[in-house]
Amino acid sequence: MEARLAEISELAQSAGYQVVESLTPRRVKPDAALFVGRGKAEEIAERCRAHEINGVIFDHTLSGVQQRNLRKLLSCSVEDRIGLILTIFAQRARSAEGKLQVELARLKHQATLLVGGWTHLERQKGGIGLRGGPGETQLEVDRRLITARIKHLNAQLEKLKKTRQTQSRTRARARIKTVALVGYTNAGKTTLFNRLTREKLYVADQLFATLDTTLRRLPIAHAQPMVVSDTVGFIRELPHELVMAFHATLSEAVEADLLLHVIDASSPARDEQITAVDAVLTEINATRQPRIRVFNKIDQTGLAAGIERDGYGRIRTVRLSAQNGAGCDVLREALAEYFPKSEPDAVAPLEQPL
Ligand SMILES: Nc1nc2c(ncn2[C@@H]2O[C@H](COP(=O)(O)OP(=O)(O)OP(=O)(O)O)[C@@H](O)[C@H]2O)c(=O)[nH]1
Ligand SMILES: [Mg+2]
Repeated sequence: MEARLAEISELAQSAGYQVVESLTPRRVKPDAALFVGRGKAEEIAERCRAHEINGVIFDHTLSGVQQRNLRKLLSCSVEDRIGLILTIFAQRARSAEGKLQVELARLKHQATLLVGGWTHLERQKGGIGLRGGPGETQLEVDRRLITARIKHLNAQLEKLKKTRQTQSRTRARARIKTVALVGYTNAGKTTLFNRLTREKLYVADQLFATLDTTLRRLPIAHAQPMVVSDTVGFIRELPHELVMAFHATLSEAVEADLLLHVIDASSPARDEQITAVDAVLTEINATRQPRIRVFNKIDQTGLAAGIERDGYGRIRTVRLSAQNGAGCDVLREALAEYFPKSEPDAVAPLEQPL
């Protein structure tokens, strides 16, 4: 519970909010109209007035109806967990592809909210005579516009995907291995990427500091040529349609020859984060390649740098600190072991005459 509260507060701060108060209401069954009970909603409204709060965030998924009702009752902006994540994504997207993906994710999310609004109005139809009313028509228009835009964005993303595929085929032909850094947001993927490639990408103690994918050469002696990719982090309860909107960015992971799953070993929520990342990897179909679990931030845990192998002798975990560099050489060696430089091709024997 505490880890969840810490996470949603960090998300709020990453989006630029200042957290004033947090509440953990004890309601088992969400209210259809307000999510929380009416009494609790009025209490929240009262606190908003008292502390001049101008936004309330719910660490859950709210229906379109609930959002509208809450906004009215609380007279301030209301965001749910997904809305908040989308806000952060929108603030951070830089590349053309990233921007397209965020817009697509937002529209898909809006579409689900509209559906809620739609059934809500339909249900009221008989009772208060909204049939054919302007609200209904507007919803239809909104829906059509959103559907058209989604189609357009998908087509543009498809084009960018083709370019990506060409690049990845070129790499495959040149026998360049790709290693993808994946992991929970804030685990230290970019820090490790920078350490391995001597890059200076943006690192920050905030959620979703990275949104775009970057690829760089990873020079390791005695190993095949390799590139490593850094990409958007994962988070628990990311809805399916959102994950899919980022499919283009995540395709780098799907097509990689090896996955480095970076884990914040110092986080109390470490195990849940590992489970969440494994779930997303399954969802995007990144299951055929080998995976090394990289326990990062060992400088904060007292763990020693090192590796562990499984029963077949394959390296399964590496413990390191991307920040101070301890154990990073061990990781380089592990990578060289996975992709050893092949001996220069011996002269091919002549075909035996029959
Ligand atoms: N103590 C310690 N802190 C680290 C280590 N590696 C990364 N950090 C810190 O963890 C925070 C997140 O690091 P990033 O590299 O931005 O993490 P990320 O996984 O790329 O995160 P997102 O891009 O936001 O998903 C930063 O404040 C880093 O300085 C480490 O080995 N030890
Ligand atoms: Mg990052």
